[in-house]
Amino acid sequence: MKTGRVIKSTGSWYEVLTETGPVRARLRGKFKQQGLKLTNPVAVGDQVTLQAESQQETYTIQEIAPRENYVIRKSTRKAHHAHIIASNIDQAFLMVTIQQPRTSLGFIDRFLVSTESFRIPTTILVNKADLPLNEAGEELLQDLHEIYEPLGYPVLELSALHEQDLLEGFGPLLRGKTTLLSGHSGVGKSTLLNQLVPGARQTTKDISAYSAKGVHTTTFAEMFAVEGLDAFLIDTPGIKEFGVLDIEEQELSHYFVEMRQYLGECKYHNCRHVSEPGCRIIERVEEGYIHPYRYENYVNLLHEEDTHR
Ligand SMILES: Nc1nc2c(ncn2[C@@H]2O[C@H](COP(=O)(O)OP(=O)(O)O)[C@@H](O)[C@H]2O)c(=O)[nH]1
Ligand SMILES: [Mg+2]
Ligand SMILES: [Zn+2]
Repeated sequence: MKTGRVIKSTGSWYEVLTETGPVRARLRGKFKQQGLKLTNPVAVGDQVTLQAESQQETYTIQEIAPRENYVIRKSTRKAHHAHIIASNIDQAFLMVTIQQPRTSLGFIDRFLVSTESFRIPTTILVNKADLPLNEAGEELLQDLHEIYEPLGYPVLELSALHEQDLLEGFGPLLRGKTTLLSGHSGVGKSTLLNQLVPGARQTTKDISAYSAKGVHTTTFAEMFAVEGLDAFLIDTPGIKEFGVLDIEEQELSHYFVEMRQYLGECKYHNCRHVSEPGCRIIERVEEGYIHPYRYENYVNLLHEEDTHR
């Protein structure tokens, strides 16, 4: 028996990193899932037990260790099914850019709701710090620091093009951990990966290429070992946004960390914090304790189809 960690999935075959290096493995027969209805039984990040197949260099996956956590998105193929993107994640890095392209606060808050719901600590990485900012850009950058840092989401500026930035500022954050790297297309995820993992050879694309149709390739998440840091980075290509899977209206405010502490204090126990009288959350927004942008994004998410049954 061998154990290892799934680092890549290509449909029917999985690449599993074992003590002696990567091997190819597959599932045999039906694999029972517990609870969740999944379209993929094995995900990147899973710890698995392997059995050697006869006369071959290949293995069969015998068992998947219970997952500490995972990120999922709704299946696009099967109703009420989820697709596991990755599992056993210690932290998430949301890469954003102020310009080329500009990341919206709405997108950031949606992502944070997801990682809160999956209980994954999240850092916001502002990439392309080498580019000069205009006035609006400066304002957005300041907003990012002012809004998210007090909530417990560190906001770090870096340039994926500058090796020195990465080794000194970024590398130590990865040490000993499995990190999910996410963000819009074009923010620089692949560039960063290529710098940290020389063997990754991720294709990077010019921003101009993104407007063209057909660039949204559906690829699987892939995990990369970062040499010397005992770390893993999970790249999530093609995933625009994950999560927010059947979150009940009542539940959404629990994933806005600054709202949690006031949740029992509204006049009505089933308060949605939109226009109800005696709403403590609205009061706290008016008093300046909850940022108006965050509240606005809360209301937007509440009104989205996704958050309804
Ligand atoms: N100026 C600047 N450009 C960057 C930086 N990081 C990435 N880019 C460029 O942004 C474009 C998209 O990068 P890519 O890594 O493919 O983004 P991904 O879609 O998130 O993987 C490429 O042209 C990169 O060269 C950076 O820190 N500064
Ligand atoms: Mg990429
Ligand atoms: Zn309320």
